[in-house]
Amino acid sequence: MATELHNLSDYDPSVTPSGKGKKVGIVYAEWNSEITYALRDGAIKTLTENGVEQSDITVMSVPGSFELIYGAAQMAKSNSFDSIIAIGCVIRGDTPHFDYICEGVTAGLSKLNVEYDTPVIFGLITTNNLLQAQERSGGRLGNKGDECAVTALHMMDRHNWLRNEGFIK
Ligand code: DLZ
Repeated sequence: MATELHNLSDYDPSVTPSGKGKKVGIVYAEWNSEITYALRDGAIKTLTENGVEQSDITVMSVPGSFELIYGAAQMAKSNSFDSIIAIGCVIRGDTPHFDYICEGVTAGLSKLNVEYDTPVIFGLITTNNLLQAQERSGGRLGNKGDECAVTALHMMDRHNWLRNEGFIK
């Protein structure tokens, strides 16, 4: 989580694995698109800055964050990607809907990480208000899309290692 001491866009390029030759799927929600477009674009920029070819990035939109589970699941089942980044933004409203969506998406994406070999990165921003979301999508606290891209680069590297060691067949 972003804090006053941790900017989401800060990372050390010298210890970040290259994404050269890697294929990444990005699924993002259209709800709160002002935020999710900025997260998506941040992720793409950071991936390409670290060696992933633009043509190796597949981007797909879904209506809301709940549908991220479906989108990411289809990408995972296709076995076409080295990692998948799921991007959404849920802002607390007046009803408990917020909690149901957050819990559903968290559980759904977690399950994919257990069931499939492809790492699925959790790019869901859950905030109490729009300002907090803006602060985390390119504002004062950086861009969670950048953080997701860097996490994807690390996880693709770990995935490679597991495969090379024979732990993944
Ligand atoms: C319905 C709903 C609400 C109230 N809020 C959000 C939100 O803040 N962020 C988001 O990504 N999606 C929201 N949705 C839509 C749900 O994710 C989903 O698309 C619908 O419940 C239909 O399945």
